[in-house]
Amino acid sequence: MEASVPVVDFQKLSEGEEWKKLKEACEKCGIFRVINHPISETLMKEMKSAVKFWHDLPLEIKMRNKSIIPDSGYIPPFPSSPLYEAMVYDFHKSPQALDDFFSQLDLPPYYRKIVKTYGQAIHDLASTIAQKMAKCLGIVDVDFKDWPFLLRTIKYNFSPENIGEMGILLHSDTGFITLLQDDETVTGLELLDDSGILKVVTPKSGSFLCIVGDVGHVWSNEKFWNARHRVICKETCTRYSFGVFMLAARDGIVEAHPKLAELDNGPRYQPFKYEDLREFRIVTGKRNAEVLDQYRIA
Ligand SMILES: O=C(O)CCC(=O)C(=O)O
Repeated sequence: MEASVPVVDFQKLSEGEEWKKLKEACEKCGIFRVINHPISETLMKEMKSAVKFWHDLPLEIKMRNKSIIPDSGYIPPFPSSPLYEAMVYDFHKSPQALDDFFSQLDLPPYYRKIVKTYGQAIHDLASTIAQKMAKCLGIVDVDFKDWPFLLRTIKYNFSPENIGEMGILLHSDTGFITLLQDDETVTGLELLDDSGILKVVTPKSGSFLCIVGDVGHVWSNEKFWNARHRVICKETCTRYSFGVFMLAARDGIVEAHPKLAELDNGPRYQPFKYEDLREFRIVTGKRNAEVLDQYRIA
């Protein structure tokens, strides 16, 4: 069964109807597709070829990309997730990050401009979308451009014997919002709907899939839904996806925006550190939105 994913036209986001669609999508589904955005299809294709290039390098070269923060750097296939590998870089931590990444992997300089331009463009797009999501709730005083973000690229090594197996387990994303350039040719992403049924998310070339994460849920005082999703092997094709993960406010404290908490007579969650949530997920192996229960105010 196919998931119904709302489509939001970025160019029309000043009009009432599109605005309403965005608000409803964040509140009801926690997922939407953005079309007519400013990132060109050429740049999206070039970035995809760069991602394929470094993920197809020999393992010993990929292993040179060292972890900068927990759960980052090159994440090789593990026995618990044998079909999944990722490369995570943390552009906000240091301006050196891109140079280090290129020299560690000995990447052709040709890709440098592509990755830099794409990284900046997708960060701008994610922060503009976050700004618009906030405005839907009447909040205009947050500068999301300042929020740290990660770029994560993923390769799923799917072969015939893997059909039906899990590429990535059911989870919610930890940050405020994820913008994903999904693989336009290889399916596999599934969304858990509110009746508990997993539905297929059909890729749409040239668009970005936007997914609200745990921080978005807490920041909005539960107005935005943190969508649960997973990737399953349906086709015997290597699958590549990538995107930007906008994390939490620069001070690392996750809490409801004061105005939204006030409107609801108080926050639904006690403030916590973003790094503590990440750490908790890594240590316990729990990847679902239920990780927030420990902070919930009864
Ligand atoms: O690869 C995909 O399509 C989804 C990736 C994802 O869910 C994630 O990285 O959190």
